[in-house]
Amino acid sequence: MLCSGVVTAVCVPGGRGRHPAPDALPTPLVSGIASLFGRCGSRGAEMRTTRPRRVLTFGTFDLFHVGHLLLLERAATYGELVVGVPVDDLVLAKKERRPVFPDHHRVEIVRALRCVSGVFLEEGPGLKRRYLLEHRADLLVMGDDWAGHFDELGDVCEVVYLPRTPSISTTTTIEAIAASVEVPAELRADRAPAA
Ligand code: C2G
Repeated sequence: MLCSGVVTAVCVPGGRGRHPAPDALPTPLVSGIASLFGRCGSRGAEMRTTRPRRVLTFGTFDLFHVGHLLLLERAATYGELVVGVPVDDLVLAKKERRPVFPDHHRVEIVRALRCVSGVFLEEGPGLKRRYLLEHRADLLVMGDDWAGHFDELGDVCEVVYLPRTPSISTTTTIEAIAASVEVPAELRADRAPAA
């Protein structure tokens, strides 16, 4: 029979009593189920019943730049990518400065990317395990500036660290902007007070 593995996978969990036996199913219905769940092998013996791999990553993504983009695009090659973006207070607590762009802006920018399937706000510290479980993550992807930092979550899902894109960061961007702005001498903080 065509794709008997699939029909069994579909029918058995509900109990045979409530479903027709696989052999009793008309062929068009069987191939309909097959196309819902994936591909039949050429001999009809094998079927993929797996959902796409669910990939999670977390990041501030403040002053979104090409290093962020490349990280997300590479993460998405592992499966369906969902991104956790920390709320402003969480960024402040971790980096001791407020992000330039507020969390709802950062979320919208990340949400607009083709490689991103979903975005949520990371509401507080120590919640990554909960988010990974809630989203049924198969994989956590982070840049390798975090290498080793999330290994403890390896019991929930696979953890992968990808190489950072060199020579660009939010901090260097802020510094470059600050350096390029000419502050009039009379406004400079380092100007000696008038006698
Ligand atoms: N990244 C990168 N290359 C860069 C800059 C950043 O690959 N040149 C990666 C980082 O390694 C991270 C992601 O892009 O995986 C987001 O970077 P940030 O916005 O700097 O995020 P960060 O503040 O590190 O937040 O708790 C973990 C944090 O949420 C990660």
